Amino acid sequence: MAVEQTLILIKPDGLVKSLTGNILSRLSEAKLIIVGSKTVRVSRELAEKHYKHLTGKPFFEELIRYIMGELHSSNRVVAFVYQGEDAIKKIRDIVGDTNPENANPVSIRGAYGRITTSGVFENVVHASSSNEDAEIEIKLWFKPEDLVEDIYPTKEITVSNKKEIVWA
Ligand code: IDP
Ligand code: MG
Repeated sequence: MAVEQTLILIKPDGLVKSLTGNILSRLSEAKLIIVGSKTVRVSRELAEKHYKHLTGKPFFEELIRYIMGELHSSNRVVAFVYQGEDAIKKIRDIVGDTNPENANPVSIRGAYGRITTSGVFENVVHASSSNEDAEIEIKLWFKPEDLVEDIYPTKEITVSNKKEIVWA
């Protein structure tokens, strides 16, 4: 079995329901290691890139509002990169089916997810579903310096006249 990485997001419903601890406890059953973690303000651009594969779906606009936190008066998600053997499947098994009504009741989505009256699957967490998706998603949410392992090739570039915000 190969060592894989996977992106986990605790979505805004997971945060406002105070489920972070419960979710991390459940994910720890996979015996993987965390190689990066951060709290991220989700811009529309980031949301649309993350859900690019669903562009055009009838629920797309609501999904973008959901991941941006507009349905929960929250503007953040907490993101993790987990690493280990067979990480993608191990995490997806614990996370459960996309539709919380079909998800195994002991999975995270089965236990804590719901379908809203407007039809969004509020399913508490995101987890990558393939190695290809994981690479795209991890590169979207994390910079190389945010991770404690060099999982993908990097290059050095020189940026001049770049504005940067530092502590005042
Ligand atoms: P996944 O999150 O299990 O990988 P995707 O098909 O990638 O599922 O969909 C991304 C997210 O879009 C889901 O987690 C869920 O929040 C939402 N979603 C997917 N399919 C539907 C649907 O048929 N109705 C409403 N929301 C959906
Ligand atoms: Mg997916």
